[in-house]
Amino acid sequence: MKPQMRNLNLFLFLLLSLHFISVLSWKREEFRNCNQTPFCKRARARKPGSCSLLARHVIISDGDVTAKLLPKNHETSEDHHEINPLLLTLSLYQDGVLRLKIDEDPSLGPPKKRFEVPDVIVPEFSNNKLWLQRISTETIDGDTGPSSIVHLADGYEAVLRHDPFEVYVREKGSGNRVISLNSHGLFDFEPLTAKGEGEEWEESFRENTDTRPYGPQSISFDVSFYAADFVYGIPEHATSLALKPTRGPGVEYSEPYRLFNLDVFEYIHDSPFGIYGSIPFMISHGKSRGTSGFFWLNAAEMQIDVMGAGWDADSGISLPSEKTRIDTFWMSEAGIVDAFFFVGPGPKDVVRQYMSVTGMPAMPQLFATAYHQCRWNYRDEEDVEDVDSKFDEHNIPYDVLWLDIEHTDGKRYFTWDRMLFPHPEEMQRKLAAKGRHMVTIVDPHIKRDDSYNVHKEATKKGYYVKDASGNDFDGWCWSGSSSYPDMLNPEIRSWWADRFSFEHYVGSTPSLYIWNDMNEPSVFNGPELTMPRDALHYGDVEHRELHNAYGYYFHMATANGLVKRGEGKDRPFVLSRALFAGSQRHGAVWTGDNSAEWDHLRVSVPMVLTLGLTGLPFSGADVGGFFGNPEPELLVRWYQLGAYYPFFRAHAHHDTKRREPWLFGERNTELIRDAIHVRYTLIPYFYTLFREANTSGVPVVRPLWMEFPSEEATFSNDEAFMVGNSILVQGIYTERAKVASVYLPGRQSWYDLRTGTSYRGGMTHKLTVSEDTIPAFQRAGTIIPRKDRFRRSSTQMVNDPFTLVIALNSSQAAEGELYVDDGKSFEFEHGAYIHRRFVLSDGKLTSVNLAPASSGKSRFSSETVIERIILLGHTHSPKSALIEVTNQKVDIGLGPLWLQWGRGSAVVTVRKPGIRIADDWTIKFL
Ligand code: NBV
Repeated sequence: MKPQMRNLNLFLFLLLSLHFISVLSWKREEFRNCNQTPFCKRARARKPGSCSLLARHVIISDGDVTAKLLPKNHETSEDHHEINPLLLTLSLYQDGVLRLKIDEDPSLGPPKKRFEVPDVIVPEFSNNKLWLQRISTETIDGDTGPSSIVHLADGYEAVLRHDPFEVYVREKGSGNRVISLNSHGLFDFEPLTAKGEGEEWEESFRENTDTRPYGPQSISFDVSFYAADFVYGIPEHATSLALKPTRGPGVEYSEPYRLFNLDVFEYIHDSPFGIYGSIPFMISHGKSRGTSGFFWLNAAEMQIDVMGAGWDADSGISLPSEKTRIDTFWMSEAGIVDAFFFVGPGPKDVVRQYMSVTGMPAMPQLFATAYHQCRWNYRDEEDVEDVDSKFDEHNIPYDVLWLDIEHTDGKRYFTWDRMLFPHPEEMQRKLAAKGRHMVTIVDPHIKRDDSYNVHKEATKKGYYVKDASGNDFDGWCWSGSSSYPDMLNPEIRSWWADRFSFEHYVGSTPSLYIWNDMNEPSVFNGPELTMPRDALHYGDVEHRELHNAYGYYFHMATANGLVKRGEGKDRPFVLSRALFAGSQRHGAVWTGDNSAEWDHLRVSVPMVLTLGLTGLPFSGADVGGFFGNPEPELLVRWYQLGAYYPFFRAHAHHDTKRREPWLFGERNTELIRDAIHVRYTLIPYFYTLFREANTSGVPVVRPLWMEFPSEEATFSNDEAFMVGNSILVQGIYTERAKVASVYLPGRQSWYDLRTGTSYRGGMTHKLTVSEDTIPAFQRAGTIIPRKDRFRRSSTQMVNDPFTLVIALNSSQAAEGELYVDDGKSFEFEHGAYIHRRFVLSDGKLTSVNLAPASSGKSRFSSETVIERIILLGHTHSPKSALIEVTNQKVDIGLGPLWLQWGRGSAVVTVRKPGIRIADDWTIKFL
């Protein structure tokens, strides 16, 4: 490139960066609202009952129910176009999953095949399909025509009503509805048509024009949840856990919940506006029936209204269970209807059913569940070394040090700025020697620089997303003029995965893992800071059709890259900002650029809980807040809460003051150290929960109602949450808080995690709070495995002994689990793990094996022992304990009673029982 050209480019880049910095706060006008989004505006203007489709030709074909959807007067439409019928398919799957597909009939020659999102539904799902043998028909209530009924699962039936067209699930016997679609007649499907003369299809927003070569192609419909007190889900939004209504008289939000992956600077803490990720999965929960769910697999822009009471006051449509029905309205710009109904009836059932479709969460490596230290940026090798050694000096454990974009050579990912990082391998090795890891950032925007290998190859192979005229799409991002690999194409994903080999990623070592940022994708000069909707992907798919899944494919390709790099032996770790349904299979996510404000601390809880409910157990928010400088008190409270996030990472913008844990005076260092220590002691418990998520989909942190589904007081509580089924945590979200009101659900007691003090369940307690900790309690009837020795990193704790903390319930019983494996490889998938259930009843504590009998070579064993057992809530203090291990009986005395400083509960400690976690044993308390 000529020097003048280079200068011009530099100038342009600086100009753009300046513009970018000046918009560095949430600017509503940068983004479209529903009224500025034609498909949303049109859909919202539709009146209930305006759908005139009928289901005809209802038959069984290939084990599914199929039908044609035709308008009542189906020969011609109002404007005398011939109307082609839509094809409907209803399929049934095990565990009460109903799938509804509606698309145009390809044999009738639509101008293009509409996009169906590939690689989200897991292949095993199709094995769960039930082959339908028969349909029965019934004329329901006052209908003039019949409905087709099929058996769905124990106690449930799927109903296809013919006239007017409606699909719902009902309970057998009672006939009570669970979920329904098109009960309000709002269904609409805009078929692709060839452009007529004089038709204007372009759409403009600010300075950008979308050519819309296929014209309007949106889909919308209403979905109703019955016996529902609240609806939840559809991340990602910075809002409450129980979704607030968006339509109807007196609602707080006037915009629908937007699902459109966007890079939003300084997002606000209470808004239905779309941010980095989209999961079109909604869950309803109610006291009388339980839980149900609805998932629409569609990656185009989506907008979802939650209707408030009275939204349809004059529609004239009357539906059963008026009072406890929640109506919602779903609108998408493109794609097809590929929708899934989940019957529950418990919260954990719905999550499992959803995950049978989109896959179980990946099992993380052990180190990834510990504490991560990040900042934009750790400047150079000296800085890295200094931060690393200060953690040791201050006796604070940490596992991972992160490097942001400045570590690269001019934002060319997979490279190093060799002035600042001349010895990347050595730097990583030094960390690895202490059992620590490093994470570097790899974004999708590839610098258009002919001397940059990745760009050269991608260009040569034609691997970039194309613009509307077929050239490599060229947008602005951190690296200046950039192009974006087309991650929809499996061949390109495989090429991308190869970039992570040690040979290609020079300077990387086996202890290096990856962070994917800006993968919405973020394009500084694009419409709404993203890629134009008319950009083109593999198979002529328009960007508008797959937008919300771009980041998902990028995350997938990166995670596959790390697996390939380790020859399939090691589990990957990749953190992604953009997310979609199924992202749980590829790694962790975080809630993006939050701010150092109390409100952001507070909203992090519903955000993380919602991600967990919709399949993503491994998430967290930037501890401390990304933008701005937190007061020490806020920072300390954030660490105290963040220690319970599944993904626990501190991070900060480069314009903020340095905020490593030791920079705020001795007392604050001590408080932060304490908070991090709490997490390290609980790593065995967290890891066990990650395994539970990996096998059942149940999230690591859970809304209270997931554990107490019939307690109404918990349904809209999003200030407190459960870690697994045993710990309840209440954040402190205000400055100088002296008291906190904490609702403790259930009939059993709760024990303060620090003091062992017991509190009654089923009531709200007004608690005095100190700066030492946020309120956290262990539920009576549970057993928590801990490791109480402090080391530099989780890796160094691997052989440390365990402590079991047993909180007895009113019948003097308790139960808990421990899962342990090698923390790194995939061998656990072949049975190489220890999984125990500890059961205490009738004065006997037993360790029961939950792992299958080991098969073949895949075995995992451990010499690790239990060094201490703590009993809380015993009514009679045992005098001694007798250990029975494979016929050996060993008497041991009790250690000193640990009467701690709290009021109430005495703590009894069995010291040095010396039993291995790998063995079967029983301890009798005498
Ligand atoms: O790479 C820089 C930052 C990163 O630190 C942050 O975590 C991301 O969410 N990145 C966004 C780009 C710039 C944000 C202003």
